[in-house]
Amino acid sequence: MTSNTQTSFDPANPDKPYETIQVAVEGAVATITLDRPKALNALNSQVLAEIVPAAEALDADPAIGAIVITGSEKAFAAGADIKEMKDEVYPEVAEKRLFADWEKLAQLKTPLITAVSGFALGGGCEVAMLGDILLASESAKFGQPEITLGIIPGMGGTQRLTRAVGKYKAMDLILTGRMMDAEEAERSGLVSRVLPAEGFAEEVQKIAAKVASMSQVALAAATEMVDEAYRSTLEDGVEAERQQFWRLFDTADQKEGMAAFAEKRKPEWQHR
Ligand code: DAK
Repeated sequence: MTSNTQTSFDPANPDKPYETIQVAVEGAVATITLDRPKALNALNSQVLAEIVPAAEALDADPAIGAIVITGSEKAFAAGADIKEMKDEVYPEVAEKRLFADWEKLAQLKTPLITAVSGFALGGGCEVAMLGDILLASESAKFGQPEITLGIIPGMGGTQRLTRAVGKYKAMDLILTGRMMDAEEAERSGLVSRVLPAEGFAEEVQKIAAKVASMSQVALAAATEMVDEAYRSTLEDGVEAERQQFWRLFDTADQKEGMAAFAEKRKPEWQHR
């Protein structure tokens, strides 16, 4: 994929336009915008079928240094599509592993930034939590209202929300189904930063461009190690970090980054 392109179609498959997402590339930042405005970006199977290959193609593109997933001003996503799934039955949902592929977005090597304006509810909140960085507009509203539908979060909400905000805030949100605003979300540790609603999209792009300007090998090591904190004991995690840290001294970018500092110039990364 080339820089500075705006596409509503899959570049690898231009005859088949996307219907539920928009993909744009500006410099080293790729932005995927959820685009089902009439349904407040509710996440149906078509969104999933379009967004995962799109994100994986961007992830494989060495020219892309950061991927942003965002929605509209009114809604990041108001959840999984209730109308589509209301007639689903067990055990078919388990056999077809309904919605399990959303987890593939958590496996991307390229830093993923989720940028939330308006509603991020249910599956929308869970997709927001797949981001390495979660940016919220002042207008953002987060919630896991599945309990009001007689179900529970099913795309990682009970696990990621609890790790982000702790047991008692997670239980409050999941058992009452209430929404929390951006200020409460930031106070609770769910979001990286809250940004003014005005100019939100532009500020998100600036933050993504900053991330994308870094060495991709260092970014990949950093995201992997922060995620490792959720998987391992402190002792094992610190050892894993040390191994990664030492390994980076075998990269061209470590040599370049430190030489550039000493020579008072900007580094030119080779991403290796
Ligand atoms: N699904 C389908 N359509 C939705 C929707 C949703 N989640 N949310 C909104 N819409 C549609 C509305 O039906 C309405 O469509 P029309 O009536 O115009 O045809 C349109 O979007 C505009 O919505 P409203 O008229 O309701 O707009 P308001 O501003 O009045 O209210 C709202 C906005 C976000 C408060 C409200 O729309 C709302 O409460 N939406 C539902 C929020 C919600 O309950 N979200 C959680 C969905 S459950 C699984 C894994 C995960 C999941 C399920 C299974 N497996 C592993 C099997 C995840 C489940 C969920 O996310």
